[in-house]
Amino acid sequence: MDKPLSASAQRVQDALAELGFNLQVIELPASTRTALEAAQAVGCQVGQIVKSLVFRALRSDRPILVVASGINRVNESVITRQIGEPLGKADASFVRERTGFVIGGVPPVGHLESLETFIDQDLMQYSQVWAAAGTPNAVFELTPENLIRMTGGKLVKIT
Ligand code: 5CA
Repeated sequence: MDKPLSASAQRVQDALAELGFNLQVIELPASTRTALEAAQAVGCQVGQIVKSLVFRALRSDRPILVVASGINRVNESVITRQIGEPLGKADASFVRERTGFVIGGVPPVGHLESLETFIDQDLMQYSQVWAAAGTPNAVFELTPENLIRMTGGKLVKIT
């Protein structure tokens, strides 16, 4: 029998099931904390890793989620324009308090509150991608189309 998932990874597995997705969270012995490590651990291109980056909308004090290809750097002015208010960095405690997950394991779904989400259009070129699943060792594989459906996010050119 498979080893049980850690509590945070199980929360992501449960969230996926609740959203109606039959996708499998896996916990790996190797670190998946960074996009590069995750790509090495699962054996895919770094571009196929879904980075779930939390920013802070400064006027409304809301967390904003940007899901980006592992090779891309987010142009914050693109997101500022989308949300119509200034954007700041989220520090580790803001990320943990508002999403329920630690940096390095933030998943695209299953957060404490629902987050306004923007999706990097560059992810759409891949047939399969991999996202973090609640811990720096947990990931799941999905299609970019399912990433859009499960997050309700808006596709944007984030670079
Ligand atoms: N598990 C991997 C791949 S799925 C992962 O979560 N990668 S990530 O890129 O989405 O998460 C790491 C990101 O957290 C970094 O790219 C960086 O934007 C952010 N980060 C890392 N350290 C800090 C920090 N001290 N404060 C705020 N954000 C940070």
